[in-house]
Amino acid sequence: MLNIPEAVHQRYQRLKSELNHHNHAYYVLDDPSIPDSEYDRLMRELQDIEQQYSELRTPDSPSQRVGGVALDSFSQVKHEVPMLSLDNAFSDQEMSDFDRRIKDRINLESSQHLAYACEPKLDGVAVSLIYEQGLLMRGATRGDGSVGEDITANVRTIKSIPLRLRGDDFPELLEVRGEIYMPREGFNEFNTKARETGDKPFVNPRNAAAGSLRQLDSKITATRPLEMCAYSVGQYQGSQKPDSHFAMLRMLGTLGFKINQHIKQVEGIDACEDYYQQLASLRDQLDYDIDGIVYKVNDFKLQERLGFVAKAPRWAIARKFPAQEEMTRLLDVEFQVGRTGAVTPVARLEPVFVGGVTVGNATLHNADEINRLGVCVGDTVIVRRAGDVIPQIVKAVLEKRPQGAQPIIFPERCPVCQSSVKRTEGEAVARCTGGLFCGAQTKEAIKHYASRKAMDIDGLGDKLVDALVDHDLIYSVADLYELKLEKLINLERMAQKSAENLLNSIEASKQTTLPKFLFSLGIREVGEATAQTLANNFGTLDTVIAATAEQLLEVEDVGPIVARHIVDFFRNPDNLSIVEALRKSGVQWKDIDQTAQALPLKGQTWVLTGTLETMSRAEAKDRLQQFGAKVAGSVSAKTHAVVAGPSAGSKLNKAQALDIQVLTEQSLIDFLDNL
Ligand code: 5U1
Repeated sequence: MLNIPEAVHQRYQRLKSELNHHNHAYYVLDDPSIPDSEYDRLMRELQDIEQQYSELRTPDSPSQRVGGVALDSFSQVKHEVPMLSLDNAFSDQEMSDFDRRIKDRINLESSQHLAYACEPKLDGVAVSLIYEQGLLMRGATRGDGSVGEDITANVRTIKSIPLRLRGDDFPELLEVRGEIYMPREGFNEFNTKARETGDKPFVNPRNAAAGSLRQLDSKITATRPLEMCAYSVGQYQGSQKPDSHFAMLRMLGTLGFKINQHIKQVEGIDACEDYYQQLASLRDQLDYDIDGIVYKVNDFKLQERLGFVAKAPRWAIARKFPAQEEMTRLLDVEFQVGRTGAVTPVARLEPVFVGGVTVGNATLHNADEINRLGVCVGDTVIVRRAGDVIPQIVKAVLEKRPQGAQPIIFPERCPVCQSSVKRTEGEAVARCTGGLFCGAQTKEAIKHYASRKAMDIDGLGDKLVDALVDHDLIYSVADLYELKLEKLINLERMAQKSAENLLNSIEASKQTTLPKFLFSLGIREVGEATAQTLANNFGTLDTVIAATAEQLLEVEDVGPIVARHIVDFFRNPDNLSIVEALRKSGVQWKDIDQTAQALPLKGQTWVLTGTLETMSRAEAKDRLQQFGAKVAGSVSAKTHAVVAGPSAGSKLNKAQALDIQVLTEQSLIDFLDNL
């Protein structure tokens, strides 16, 4: 270090500590403290210094999370304090038995309440992390509880694991235990990409976490969206240990670990049951998989008195939730045709209770997925249902294949209109080529046209659209405006009053806006936001219709694929005649004034967060968009302003950290009224 200027040395230390601070805010607290661009700038400065003065680089540098050289194998490591497993409980009765057993052992009256720590049981991979003098020295899997594998290089790439403990008040030797998991969003993104590129998707987030940690090349692990949540300690030397589980978790939080947000300390077994019910109803909304609740006697002295049986502590138990994966039989596969002609194989299953609901159908995605799974009709399959994602078949159980199981043949002709089914080179999806000649595509196009965010035709639900098309009362969206009361009331279950209401809603839908009309046409890849941008940029429908791909590409957010879909849509004479018929029926909107005066918020991105009390969120969004603003779902350095209502959370925090102006709902209303 002799020839390193003092100023460089100091700047380097400062950068390391600043980057560690921002890393902690972003990955552990989910509360970013600076824009990504600023973080990248600090990181580049740190890397430049390390490049020039490599002696400065230490293993705890924030730059050292990208993975290193690949290993030949993982070495084995011994756990000085065994990593225990947990006994399971599957009913309230088993939970009361657990509570009673503990009370009997410590001679507590049955009427007295024990203090329990309750925490969600994350479905991932258990890990042990050893810190010596505050520095991460070793990461290991649980293995058989006594001997695991050394995965230090891989755990170092996980940003929510501190490479150095925060602060300076920590034991000389600390072993932190917890769960490494892949959040659902990262898992779904990974699998969607894998299916598109023909790679093998993971069966579930737990396999995804395990598979990512099993990589001998830590550079691969570094690309996987893994997180770690701490839940206990093993070895602990050199300072006074906290006296309860809850106090220990608080300490781990202070030292820089992510601690689950839903942990709670309760008194007595009834409160444990209430907690179980609360978490069961939250389960689908969490952004990670949990398979139950872990209850631990909170007091460490009591834990010590209770001890262990075999490999499980007497003082803890896991109350399991209904499984998110179950076995059932694949009875049949049907092929559904969507609005854009996409032909999707849908599995018909013997109904099975999974993830808290009874499931009878699951998606098989596409032909590649069927081939990859090698599944046949008649097979026993594993079905997964987690969160609000549609149930999936993740595996065929080949050992249980019955005689006569039938291979699934992807149709070459559309099951609805018999047009040929084609797959574009490089796309996983196969599509019916029938366009609006195809009854299925027609129905889906009409359902989309009538939907709330499009033309908002109240009373025109999916079943009614099916009936109108099946009874040859309509063939396209334009026919909606020709419907007559006499025909409608002949439909099954259509009373005079409902028919009148429907006709009134159809009539009301004639007064619309250009963005809504553009969205309602169902052009591929043109969602609400793109429709709004097109309307703001072109002002009238005729200019959108006449736009060339090059002109469309000049519009922000319109890429070559979207531009091609728009051009193709308006070059199709059938689509143009439907648009014309709609205009003739009286569907109308105000063209958008293109002057800067009319679009004073053009180029600005706004974010709405929290509860709005006067306007609905959709109304606020509409009004902002009418003035040319883009309304986004997340805050970034590019955000112009954030409108925050009561109960605003992390988006508001981020806006404040980034120094972005924040408006109340009332100040937004005043602002818009004065534009
Ligand atoms: N949340 C949580 N998961 N989990 C798993 N806590 C927890 N504790 C465990 C395990 C195996 O074991 C301790 C009781 C030692």
